[in-house]
Amino acid sequence: MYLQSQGKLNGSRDERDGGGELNTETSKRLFAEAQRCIPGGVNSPVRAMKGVGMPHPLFIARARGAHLWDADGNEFVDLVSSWGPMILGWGHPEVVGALHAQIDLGTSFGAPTALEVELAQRICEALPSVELVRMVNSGTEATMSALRVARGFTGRDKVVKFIGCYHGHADPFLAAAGSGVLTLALPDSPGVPRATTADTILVEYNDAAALGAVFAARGDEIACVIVEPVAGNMGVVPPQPGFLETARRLCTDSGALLIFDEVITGFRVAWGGAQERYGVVPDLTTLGKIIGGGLPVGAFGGRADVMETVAPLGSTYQAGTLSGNPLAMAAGIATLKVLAEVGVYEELEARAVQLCQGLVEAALSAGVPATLNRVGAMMTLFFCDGPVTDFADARRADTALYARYWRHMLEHGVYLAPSQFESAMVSLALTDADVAVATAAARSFFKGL
Ligand code: KE4
Repeated sequence: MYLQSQGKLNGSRDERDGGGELNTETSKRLFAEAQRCIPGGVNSPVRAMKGVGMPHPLFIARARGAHLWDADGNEFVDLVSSWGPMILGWGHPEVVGALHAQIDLGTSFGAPTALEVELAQRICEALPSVELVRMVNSGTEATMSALRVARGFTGRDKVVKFIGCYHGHADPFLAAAGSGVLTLALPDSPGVPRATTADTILVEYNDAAALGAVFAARGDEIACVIVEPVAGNMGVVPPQPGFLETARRLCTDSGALLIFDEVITGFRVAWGGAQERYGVVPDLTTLGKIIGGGLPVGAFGGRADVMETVAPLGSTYQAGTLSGNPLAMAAGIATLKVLAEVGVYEELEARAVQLCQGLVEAALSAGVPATLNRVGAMMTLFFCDGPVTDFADARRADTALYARYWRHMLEHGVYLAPSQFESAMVSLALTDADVAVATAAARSFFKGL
C-alpha cells in the first residue's frame, strides 16, 4: 500500500506497506517541551490523544489537500478536517489567495470592514432563518452568546440541552445529568458553580417524549432548547424522525426559542446546514468552523426580532476584540464561494459514501460488530451493534477496540479522530486514492482481529 505522496514518506515503502511502528521522536520531544509550559501539553484536551492510548500526541507540521505531515515527516490521509473547518482540504488556492491578499492590507482593525458585511450576507442568504448574524471568535462564544440572547429575549432562565451534545465549554453547558429527566443538572467540571447549571435541564438525545415531559412540567420557565441537529460529539447520531419537529413545536407552543447548534453541521451536511436538510427552522443558529475556512471564528444569528436585542441595537451585551477579523472573514468568504459552486455537496456526499462503504465492508467481512452513522460528509464507525441513537447507545461501543483501530489506521497512513465519540469529517480534497488507502488499512485491521 503506497500513499500518493507529494512529500517524503517516513521510512521505506516496505516498512510502510506493513504499517509498523511510526517514528514519532520529534512529536515526543515537542510534547515534553509543551508540557513544561502548556497544561497537559495541548491547547485542547482531545488533541492529547489519550482516548486512543497514545503515549504522546502527534504534532502536525503541515498539510496539503487531504494529507497531513507530522513533525517527523510521517504522511497521513486526513479524515478529521481539523474537526470540521477544512472542508476544502488544505491549500485551496481560493482560500490561500484571499488570505495573502488580506495580510498585505492588515490583519485586524477593531473596526467594521466590508469583509464582515459580505460574510454576513452570504450566511443570511444560505440560511434563510438567519435574518441578522453577529460574528464571534469560536463556537463556544457563539453558543454562550446565543444562550444569553435567548434568556434576555424570553426573560426566562432554563435551558434544555441533550445528553451527549457538546456546545463548547461555557459554564451552563458543562452539565452532567441529574438523577432524572426533570431534575436540574449538576456541574460537570470543577469551577462551574452549582448555580450556573441549576438552570440547565438535560434530556436524552432523540427522546421526544422526555422532551415533552420537561415542557409539560416546566415549559413556562424554559428560555431555549439548544441542540446539535445532527449530533457530532458523541460520535455522529442523526435525529430520529420527528425529534427536531417535536422540539420546534414545543418551543413554539411555550414561547421558548429553538437554537440549532450548527457549529459542525453548518455548511457541512448541506449548503443550508441541517435546517435545510431536515426542513426544521430554528429561532437562532450558531455557527463556527467552516465559515472561517480554518481561521478562528464563530457566529450566532436568527430571527430579526430576537437578534435586535443584541447591543448596541438592544441591551443584551456581547462584544469581541477580534470579532469579524478580516483574515477569518476572507478565508470564510473564499470557502463559502467554493462551497456555493454547483455539485459540491453531491461530490462531498459521494466521497463520504464511497469511504463508508469501504469501512463497513471491511468490518462486516470480519464479522466485527460495527455500526456506521453518517449524515453528509460527517460519519462515525461505532464498535458496537446498532442502532446508535443516543449517548447511552454510543457508550456501548468498544472504545478499547476503537483505540486499537485508530493506532492501526495511523500506522497505515490514515489520521482519524482520536476518540470514538467524535466525527470523522471528509473534505472535498479526498481522492479515490485516499479512499483506497483508508479502505485497505481498515481491511487489514479487521482481518487481523
Ligand atoms: P469551539 O469553541 O471549539 O470553536 O466550538 C465549540 C463547539 C460548539 N458546538 C459544537 C457542535 C461543537 O462541535 C464544538 C466544538 N467541537 C469540538 C470537536 N467535537 C472541537 C474540538 C476540540 O474541542 O478541540
